[in-house]
Amino acid sequence: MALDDDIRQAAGWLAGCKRLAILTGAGVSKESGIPTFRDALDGLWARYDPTQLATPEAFAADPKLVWDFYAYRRQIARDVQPNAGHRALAALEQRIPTVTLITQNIDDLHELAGSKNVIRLHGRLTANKCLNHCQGEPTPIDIATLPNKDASPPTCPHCGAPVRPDVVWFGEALSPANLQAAFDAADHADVMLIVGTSGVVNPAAQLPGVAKHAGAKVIEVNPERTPLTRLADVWLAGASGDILPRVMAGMMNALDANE
Ligand code: BV8
Repeated sequence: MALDDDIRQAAGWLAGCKRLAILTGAGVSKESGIPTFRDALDGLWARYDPTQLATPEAFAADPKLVWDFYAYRRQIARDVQPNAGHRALAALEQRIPTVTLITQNIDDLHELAGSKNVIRLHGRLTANKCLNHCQGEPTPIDIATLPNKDASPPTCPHCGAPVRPDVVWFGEALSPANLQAAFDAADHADVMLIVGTSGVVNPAAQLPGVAKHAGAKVIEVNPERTPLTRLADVWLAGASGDILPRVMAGMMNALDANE
């Protein structure tokens, strides 16, 4: 019963919301079949810790291993679809004047679900670039066009350097423009909706605190408590693919009641 009351409360805040900031992590894609970042990966990758592979040092030490890790994740992501949670978040853009969806995920499922105003803090799994940025920062490389596209890794057609995933690795700076836009959205939000993140990766994990400090109502959707739960005005304990459609339905009821 408490969860239904909390969903109704969250729905009421969203019904009156003018500026919504959303922060998502790997949990929102779990029900689409993409393992979360801290799920034990299966098969060959089970023995590796992704945070140890997602670094410039790991790629310098063993480009093949890191390239194959991302090729494996691209293969998983190629066959999956957005789930009801992604679709509910996209639907919010139809009802709330300003929605900024800030994601830590590198899959394209929010865009596939129809979200338009997406800030991808950590890059895209389907994008690659020259390790040396030889034509500018970044130098995008479409590996499908490369003669050695099946190499691990392929080489840049301009300078011969290894091609690398266009994602933000641990120890690498995020795009200042993306970061500024994300912090602005959090600072001006009247509601901050956090979905499916363990809240341990910075600077993304700072965004809910910025919103809270600026007076936003904070809603967290996650089956587990996280370091962000203490900031939440309401914690909706459950899977986003189940919870978010229920919040959306509650919001529509609240909007109809107000008409
Ligand atoms: C930076 C792209 C500075 C790659 C990612 C020591 C040394 C070096 C750096 C640091 C350090 N200490 C701290 C740092 C900073 C570091 C950091 O925060 N480290 C952490 C681990 C302590 N951050 C950085 O390095 C960042 N850069 O600080 O640069 C700088 C400045 C100037 C100049 C140079 C440098 C860069 C961080 C970005 C790293 N790249 N991804 C890739 O994906 O391969 S982050 C990676 O983790 C993923 O993007 C992932 O999204 C992200 C966070 O994880 P989550 O999304 O939260 O996923 P997780 O699995 O953890 O949790 C899933 C959650 O879902 C759980 O809570 C679970 O309960 C929930 N869930 C499960 N099922 C469901 C669900 N929720 C809802 N529904 C469900 N069904």
